[in-house]
Amino acid sequence: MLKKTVAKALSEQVTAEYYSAYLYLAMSAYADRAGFKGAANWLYVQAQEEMAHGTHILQHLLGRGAMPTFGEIKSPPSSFKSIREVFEKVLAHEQTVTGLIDKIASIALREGDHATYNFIMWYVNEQVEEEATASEILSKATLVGENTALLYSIDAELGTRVFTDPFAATTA
Ligand code: OFO
Repeated sequence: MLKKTVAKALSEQVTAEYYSAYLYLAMSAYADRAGFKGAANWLYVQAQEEMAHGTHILQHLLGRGAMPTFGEIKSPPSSFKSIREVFEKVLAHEQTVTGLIDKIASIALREGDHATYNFIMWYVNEQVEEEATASEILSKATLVGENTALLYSIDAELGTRVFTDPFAATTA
């Protein structure tokens, strides 16, 4: 049985993951309307990943006999100045999420909940990757600046991203 503090932190993370999905959907819609179909695709896949994260954490709560609490998902920003600004915000958002995940790891350790600590370590590693990817895209977008041709070449690259369920093997 999960301790209340751990269950609360995990429930809040479910909400945070679904907020992430909602935020990336809003960014994807902006990119689509701005004509950056590749970025729109990348952000849409990102939203799908976040929903998979939220569901995965929810399953951990249920698997450990806890009833999740469902928090309110706030409305995300949906207007941006540029694609570069979108990726600035993606990176900043992922850095915030890293802080939330680290907090869960600390709570789990403090409560002696090694199963949750072990579970959340997947997310600790995932966040390193999430930040690195966002940072790489942002660097490229910064380098090309206003050069439309180069911006569209980055966009084409972002268009190749395909969603693969990170938990397909464990949730099947
Ligand atoms: Fe759930 O990984 Fe991004 O936020």
